[in-house]
Amino acid sequence: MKRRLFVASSLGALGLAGCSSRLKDSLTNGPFHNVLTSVEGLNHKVIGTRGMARLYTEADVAREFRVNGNDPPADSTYTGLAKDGWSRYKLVVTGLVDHPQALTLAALRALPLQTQITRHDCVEGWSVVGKWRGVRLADVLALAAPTAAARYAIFSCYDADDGGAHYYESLDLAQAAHPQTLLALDLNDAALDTAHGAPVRLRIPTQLGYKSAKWVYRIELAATFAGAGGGKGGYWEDQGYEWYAGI
Ligand SMILES: Nc1nc2c(c(=O)[nH]1)N[C@H]1C(S)=C(S)[C@@H](COP(=O)(O)O)O[C@H]1N2
Ligand SMILES: [Mo]
Repeated sequence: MKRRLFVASSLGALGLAGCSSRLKDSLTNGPFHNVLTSVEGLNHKVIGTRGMARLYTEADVAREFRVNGNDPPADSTYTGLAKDGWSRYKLVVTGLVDHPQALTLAALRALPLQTQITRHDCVEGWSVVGKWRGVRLADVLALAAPTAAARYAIFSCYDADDGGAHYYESLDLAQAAHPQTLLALDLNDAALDTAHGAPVRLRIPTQLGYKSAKWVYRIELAATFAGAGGGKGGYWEDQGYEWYAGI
């Protein structure tokens, strides 16, 4: 808890505007980048990924869950699927797996559903408590049966920034197997809306907000994330963020 606040306030004091182009500049230039790297390095060593994120109560749930990041996908595949009420949506699980999957929302909802009331912490320094419902990422990956060579799960998203770069993220298989790592389908007792990542988003309360990829359409199991996007493991990582974003 204490350490999480320390990280948030340190970043705040530095005036880092996470998830904006200003951050890009700060991160790639000198002292800001060094401080960010050292704080996150410390975090990684001291906390690791084994702990459980704090659980909150219904009374803590914020009435409005702030929206951040790219605008909802303009991609015609995405808007077409949305128009049909997601009836044709399929989450693809592919790559280094024995049993590739293409899961409809009905197939996902047929898996054991988990509810968690947890806090979302954006690197910008704001937090919001939400009630999430979805399936464990571990359960979905188990259906696909990753091979022994698989080390990372790479998430592809429908949205892109103004320059056309698609959002993506990655977790190692230990982070993916964490019991609180969900593929979220609902937020605050309603199906995810477009702004919050409909129809499926990653929800990983043990790491900073940018890891919780919205609008996910594919999960690829791979031995390395070097071949995805800019090669650093995620959209923001490609611009200087640490790949490990544990809190
Ligand atoms: N696909 C996608 N996922 C994303 C982002 C984004 O721009 N695109 N922004 C990230 C960041 S920085 C944050 S803080 C959260 C915001 O989630 P929210 O809009 O549901 O609050 O989504 C994360 N996941
Ligand atoms: Mo964020």
